[in-house]
Amino acid sequence: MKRALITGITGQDGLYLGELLTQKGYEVFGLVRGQNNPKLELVHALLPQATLVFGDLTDLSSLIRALGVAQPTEVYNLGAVSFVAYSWENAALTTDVTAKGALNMLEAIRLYEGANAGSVRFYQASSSEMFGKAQEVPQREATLLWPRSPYGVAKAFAHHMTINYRESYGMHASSGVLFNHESPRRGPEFVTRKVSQAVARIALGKQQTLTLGNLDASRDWGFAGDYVEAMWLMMQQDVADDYVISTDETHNLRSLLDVAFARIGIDDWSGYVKQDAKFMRPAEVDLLVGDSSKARAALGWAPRVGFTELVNMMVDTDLTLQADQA
Ligand code: NAP
Ligand code: G4F
Repeated sequence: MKRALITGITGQDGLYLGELLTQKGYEVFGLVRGQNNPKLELVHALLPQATLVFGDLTDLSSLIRALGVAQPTEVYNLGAVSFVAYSWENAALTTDVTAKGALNMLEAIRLYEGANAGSVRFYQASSSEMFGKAQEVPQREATLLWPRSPYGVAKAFAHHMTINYRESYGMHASSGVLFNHESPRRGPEFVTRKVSQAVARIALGKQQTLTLGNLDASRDWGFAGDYVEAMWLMMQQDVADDYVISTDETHNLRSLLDVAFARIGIDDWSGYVKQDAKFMRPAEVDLLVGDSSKARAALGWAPRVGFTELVNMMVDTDLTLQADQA
């Protein structure tokens, strides 16, 4: 039986990946931090068979202990401070967790593997945010990284460190450069979920307006459930490598609002949406759109859920959740 250790199992991707690996017959272990993590209840409900191990990416010894308990064949490093806006306020913490945390996990695996280099396969959750001030459109594996946020810089460090451990120690270490992926499980701080929650509340008369920042930002938004399949596929390859994962389509925030409001029968959302400078970023990533042709050819991966279906899925789920919350 294959055994997987997932860091960030309480997050959006961790939950989908845990479900996928359980379906595939894996024994799933999840690293959980904190003495009373509020998301534990959700993990127990969705992944009742998973074994949870306590540890923190900033604590190398806890990672070594977690590897000893899980004895994994695959490690998926999804844990991170992942909210870009927050990373300017907490740049040092972001560096400790998102950058150094990945190094800690690579080093823990190297020590755990000993003479058996390559026996534990490693996945690093790299990000399109690393492309930042995009040097070409669309962005592919060879595009120059120009990160524009402390988060992007931290991810670029972790990305290069993953490649470095692969080249230096022969580790089976792969990076998925994933573009934005969303779902009803997305944290409410991210813009897609902020919109779907607000639109549901507006439909139910619980909220009057929605306040956002830069409406001109464009993202390549896919469905998280599709993207965790790409992570797993990368780990099944004989040779470790890096892959861009994206829908290869971009939409701006205005189109996201068009689709979300249309779902509740509103064609002109201008009276419902306000802008506030507090949601603008010190440096913006204006246009992200991926070229995932390498992953499509080498992994046989392709996204299944399109943009409109994704937004509708999120609004519909929030309508149900908000209606249940009286
Ligand atoms: P998420 O929902 O924000 O989940 C982040 C996870 O990291 C949570 O489980 C969190 O645990 C954990 N974590 C935070 N600090 C930690 C620490 N010190 N030690 C151990 N775990 C810690 O993020 P996501 O959307 O699932 O994304 C998964 C990964 O992919 C992240 O690395 C993210 O940066 C990257 N990524 C995401 C996207 C995207 O569009 N979703 C795109 C590219 C890359 P707590 O519950 O304890 O907070
Ligand atoms: O939803 P966002 O916060 O996602 P962002 O910054 O693209 O980061 C996400 O995707 C990355 C992949 O590229 C991941 F690596 C990262 O971990 C995370 O999952 O913001 C999307 C866009 C930005 O341009 C932002 O300026 O929406 C714009 N925006 C406009 N108003 C807003 C808002 N974003 C948020 N969160 N809240 C607003 O009110």
